[in-house]
Amino acid sequence: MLRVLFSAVLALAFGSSVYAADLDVKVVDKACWVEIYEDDNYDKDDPHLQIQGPAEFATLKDLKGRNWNDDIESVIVGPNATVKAYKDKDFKGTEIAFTSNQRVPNLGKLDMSNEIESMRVSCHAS
Ligand SMILES: [Ca+2]
Ligand SMILES: [Ca+2]
Ligand SMILES: [Ca+2]
Repeated sequence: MLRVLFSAVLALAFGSSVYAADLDVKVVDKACWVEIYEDDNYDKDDPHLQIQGPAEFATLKDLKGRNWNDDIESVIVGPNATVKAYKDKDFKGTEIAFTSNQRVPNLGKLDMSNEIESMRVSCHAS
């Protein structure tokens, strides 16, 4: 009851158009991300990048100005993210799935070192 009244007052105060626009604001899930590393063992001295999800990349040719194709050697997956990665561009070739909170210090153990060329990052509340 109070909530309805509050909404009505807001609508009166700011106009219904502003109130409606406010509902369109996209909420960023701060726990939905994946970190990719050019070297193994999450070496922060070499190029590394955190990608906010949800996102999909048919090629990794230009992620924040760098060509990441066939160059990722370790990954860390955030709590609310899952990742599918592919050996070829356009989500083709061998597919590998990473689960929430997964840490892979050496993709070579999964036969994916310096092989990934496309990727999907999905979000879900944990
Ligand atoms: Ca290094
Ligand atoms: Ca590399
Ligand atoms: Ca490849």
